[in-house]
Amino acid sequence: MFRLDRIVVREIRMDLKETFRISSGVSQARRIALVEVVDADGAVGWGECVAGERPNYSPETIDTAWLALREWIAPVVVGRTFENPQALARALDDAFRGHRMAKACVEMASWDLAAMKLGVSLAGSLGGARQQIATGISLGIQERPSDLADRVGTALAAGYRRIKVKIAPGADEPYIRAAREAAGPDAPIMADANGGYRLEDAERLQTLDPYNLMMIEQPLGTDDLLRHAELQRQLRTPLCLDESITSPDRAADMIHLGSGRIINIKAGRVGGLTAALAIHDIAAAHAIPVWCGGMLESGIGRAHNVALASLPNFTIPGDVSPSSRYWHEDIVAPEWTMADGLITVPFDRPGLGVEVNRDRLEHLTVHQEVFENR
Ligand code: OSB
Ligand code: MG
Repeated sequence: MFRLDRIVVREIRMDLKETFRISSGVSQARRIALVEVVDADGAVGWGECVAGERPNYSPETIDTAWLALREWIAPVVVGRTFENPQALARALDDAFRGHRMAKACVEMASWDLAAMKLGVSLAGSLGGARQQIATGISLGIQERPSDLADRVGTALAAGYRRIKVKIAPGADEPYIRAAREAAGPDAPIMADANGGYRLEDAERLQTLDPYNLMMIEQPLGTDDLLRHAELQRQLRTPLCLDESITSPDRAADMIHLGSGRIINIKAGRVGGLTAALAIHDIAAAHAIPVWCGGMLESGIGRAHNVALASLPNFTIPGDVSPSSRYWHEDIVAPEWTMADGLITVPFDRPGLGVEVNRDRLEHLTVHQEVFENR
């Protein structure tokens, strides 16, 4: 049980080590909103908003999330007592539609806070089972296929257990061919289209079938569940949905319609960890494997992803790479590291399992707003 007395929202700026290009846009200078929730006993929880700088991945952005936090989320949760994070999730779900990434950062912070109060790890409180999670890497669209081949070789040598290659119309078959040649016939590689195609492009996507990809992620638009089902009938390669799965109901719809055979779970995309757990369970009940997606998070969002990915049905390596893949310096200590392609889940430490570096946070903060119970 907790009563949220204060929410501190801050924007930090962090430059990615390398520009990340996907079919729907480019990221380099990240603007990240972090939330700190404080309860009546002074316990603290941290969350990270995964909304981007521009509405290319989803309609939400850091600025729409901030508006939602100020106008609609804070008024629902500040000063109110909740039995547990699930009750807070329900309150936000009932209060207003959409704005899932904005809701999720507060919901996820409340999971951290609740775990801290119990003195247990976030992974443990979610029902995590795996001591280590297998690490994948997501490679952005490169200038040339040969550049991608170099990156694939380097990633495999570094120990990554799965390689994801971003594709777009005009940057697909030659890139996938180069990636497969560099990786060898059996290496676990997959493609992510971020909704760049239309059903009329089915023949173009069929040219990827010979490359033995683990899956093609989100070839069509967010709302295209029926069209994904039609496309899946025309492809041998399994489809995986990311953008389309915005709630547990959408996951059930996908399974019912045959719109894909694998689900990428991002807690931020679905309104928080409560919904992420529900999707995990629905998928498990239908023998649909899931993996944990990434949104170029700082060490705080990464902590939530590591905890989530420790659940039993996360059987495919996710986009949860070590801190050094993204940042010159992360905002948590210890930073997230990979050994032999694995990240260790900090079951032995409470909450996120890492310390937030407040000095560094102050240094990176460009503005902040406090919502208080008064
Ligand atoms: O589709 O998974 C995606 C990053 C931004 C927006 C969408 C996506 C991604 C990634 C990044 O693939 C994966 C990562 O965080 O390493
Ligand atoms: Mg994706």
